[in-house]
Amino acid sequence: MKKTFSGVQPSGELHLGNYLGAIKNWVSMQDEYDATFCIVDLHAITVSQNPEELRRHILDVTKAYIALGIDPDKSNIFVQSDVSAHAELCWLLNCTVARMGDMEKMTQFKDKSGKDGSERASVGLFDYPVLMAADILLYDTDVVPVGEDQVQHVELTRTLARRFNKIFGDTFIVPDVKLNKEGKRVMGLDDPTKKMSKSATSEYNYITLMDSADIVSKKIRKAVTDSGSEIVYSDDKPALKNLINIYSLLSNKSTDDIENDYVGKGYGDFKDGLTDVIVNFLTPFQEKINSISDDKVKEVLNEGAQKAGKQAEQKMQEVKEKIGFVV
Ligand code: AQP
Repeated sequence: MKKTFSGVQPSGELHLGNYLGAIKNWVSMQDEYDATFCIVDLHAITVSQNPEELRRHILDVTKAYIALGIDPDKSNIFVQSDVSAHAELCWLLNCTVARMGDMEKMTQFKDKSGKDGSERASVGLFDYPVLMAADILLYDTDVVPVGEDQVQHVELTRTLARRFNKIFGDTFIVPDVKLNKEGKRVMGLDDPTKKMSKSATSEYNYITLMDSADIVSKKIRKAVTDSGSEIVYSDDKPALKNLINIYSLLSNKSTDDIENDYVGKGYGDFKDGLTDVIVNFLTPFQEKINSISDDKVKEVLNEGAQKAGKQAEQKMQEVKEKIGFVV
């Protein structure tokens, strides 16, 4: 059976972009693949986190995975910091195959360190892509389902795997990336040129999976639209195209059908319809997440860490032998 691995940072409330770009794919892949889904807290601390909030977010992201349809009986769910091999392999890749030239091309570091300048950014933020490569390579991953913003990091993973295999002999699987065609880049509701993001400065950028019906309605009413009044799916209308994509992905209606439903109607009707579609998706999800206890989550994570730990340990033995450590 082929293997898949992916993760989300517990850096805040999950939003529709995280679901439509990544987790929706995971749910449909878990029957076909030997699946591992991680809560990547080592990645989250590449920017400053409040310890109490981080602890809460780790539990909440795990609950969200389960409430969105990741079944712990089918997929392994665990927290990255519970398996020390992630940090260890990251260091080994840092020293053996990751080059400054590769790292300086990474756009996420430029985007995330951009505001305050790279002088104040953590070294961890710069090294984030190598840690992600370690996550993926530890589990002999064949396919990595992510949103478009992470494609560059999977490309780097492929480069590092190939380079390591060339120097030390076949060790790592070179993984493929899997994107959800329409959901791969859900844009901000306040700015259709930038992706929806947990760390956006305005809450009108995103819809979190825990937003109430009133908040969804308020955010959709404020969402920017394009000139004109017709509901058409077109590259010339990036704001509307993004809203129609969200509508389509959550309702399973084609974009053509959505256009047809709103012929002769304006943005007001469309936004009311979109609000209903989002609330109809979020309400059962929120009921489910509220029914999952912290104890249940801790049980899932303990089991997950043990299983992942064993797999990772095996891979580390192989890597250490290849590098020349006495094992
Ligand atoms: N807007 C998006 N559209 C589609 N996919 C997205 N993803 C994130 N934003 C979008 C995908 O969600 C997965 C988990 O992302 P992450 O938590 O690791 O962090 P991120 O990519 O940096 O996303 P955020 O939510 O914007 O977090 P912050 O603001 O903390 O950086 C990934 O597969 C990602 O591609």
